[in-house]
Amino acid sequence: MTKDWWKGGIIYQIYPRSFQDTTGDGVGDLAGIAQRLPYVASLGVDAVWISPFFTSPMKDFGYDVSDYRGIDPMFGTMEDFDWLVERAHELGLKVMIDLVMSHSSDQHPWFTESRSSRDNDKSTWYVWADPKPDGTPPTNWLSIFGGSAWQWDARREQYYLHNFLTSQPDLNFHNLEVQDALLEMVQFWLDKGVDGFRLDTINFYFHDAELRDNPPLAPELRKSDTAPSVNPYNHQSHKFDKSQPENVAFLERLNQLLKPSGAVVVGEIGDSERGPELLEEYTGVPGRIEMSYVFDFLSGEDLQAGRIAEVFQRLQDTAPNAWPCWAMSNHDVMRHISRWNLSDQAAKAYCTVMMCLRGSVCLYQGEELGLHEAELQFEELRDPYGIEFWPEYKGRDGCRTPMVWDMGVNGGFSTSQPWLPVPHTHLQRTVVGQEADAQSVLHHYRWAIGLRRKHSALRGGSMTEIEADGPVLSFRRSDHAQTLQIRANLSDEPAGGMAPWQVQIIEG
Ligand code: TEU
Repeated sequence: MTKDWWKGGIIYQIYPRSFQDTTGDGVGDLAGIAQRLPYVASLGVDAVWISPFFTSPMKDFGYDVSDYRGIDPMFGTMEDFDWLVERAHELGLKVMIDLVMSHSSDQHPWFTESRSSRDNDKSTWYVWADPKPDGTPPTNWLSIFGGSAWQWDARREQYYLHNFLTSQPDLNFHNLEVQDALLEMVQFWLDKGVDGFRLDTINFYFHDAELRDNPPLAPELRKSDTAPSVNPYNHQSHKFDKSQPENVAFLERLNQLLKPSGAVVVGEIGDSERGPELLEEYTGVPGRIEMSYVFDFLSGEDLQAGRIAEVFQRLQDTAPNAWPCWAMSNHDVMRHISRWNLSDQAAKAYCTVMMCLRGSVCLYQGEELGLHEAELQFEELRDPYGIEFWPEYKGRDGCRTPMVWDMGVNGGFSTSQPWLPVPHTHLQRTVVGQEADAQSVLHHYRWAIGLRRKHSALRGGSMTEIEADGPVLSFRRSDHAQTLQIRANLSDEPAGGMAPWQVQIIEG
């Protein structure tokens, strides 16, 4: 495969806790992933992105890392990881790992040292600040997971910054030693043979060094990314707590490090005010990052033809050179089947359309089975974000329930009780069941992925003449070798001479 495999590539996201358990503790593990890789390869995807499996107290289920170079015992050992990479490469799959560099766990030794006094060697590795003269937090910045983004620390008698949980203190990227330490860690994983990185919250690395208050957000901009609209975070501008200009220089440093190995980056940009500009700034200029993970198709809004056309229009105007990575589902949002209330037929049409769009695509485990969001009781919740905002927002557990492989106990995921329940209704959608049914959503995904693989214009070609006529979306993809005309009726009714949910792809 060429070194441009990522361009137009399809990346399959694995949430390790919920993919396959081999030890019988009810939690998935790396050995389980390795065991199931032939299935993943059979889908025809280019790469896997594995959500964090590093040593962690699991307050945010691995997005709170206490040792960036260690494997959490819950997920296995470094030998398991090495075996997984070897297996993936034998099967022609690239391996991307998920690095959470913006913050660490409060159990990370760096933070233990940093909070021990005001003058230790790591005293400025995190973002520490004194209260305002009136005793209130240093700025009005808010945490996505609720409340102020500042937590008081009684020993230092100072506040530290956390954009997420209080147990996820924000690393201070203005300190070059911090950058160096993180880049050394990146090198460690490169030496292990990984092919790329999904970088968590890449636009949160830097904060305003002058600690200025965020202004209020104009009401018309008060829409959420993936965060629930009940969250006050969405009512504030984020001018100063994220998306700072200093980030570009760091991304260029990172790029220098990655260049010799050819490893690539998909960076998660969460910014509803400046999304497209950042996309261009990070991926539209050579020498930074390859792809940016974007939220346009992850939000609650119905994904109608007009909305897709509008997203691409905005890209053409604001980010003409950028390379987005699309996703409809992931481990943070309601599964799109439930979010948009889709029939199997509709799910298939959206899959085909995704495979025809300019950009790369991330698929989330289970979406190829057409799984819907699991409905959980409050007592079953594990996600602190959901527990905080229940019942207006139900959290992220409903999309994190285990994969369903077969009709065995717990859908073949685990021999003992899984950490989140397997919904009854998911058992009608197992891999084994769908393999046997030529009309299944699974077979359709395989076909649509194959379609993209076969057509260079779909992977890397230009995308032009994008139009929405009622529910009918049409556009052209072309490169030096071919031109394809795509038309899709994204509705339950006949339209534009097409049957409901019909997608036409015509060559020439
Ligand atoms: O998610 C970042 C995150 O919460 C965004 O979706 C956010 O809502 C948006 O950027 C707001 O502008 C990542 C991980 O995917 C998630 O699982 C973690 O909990 C989080 O980072 C913290 O590490």
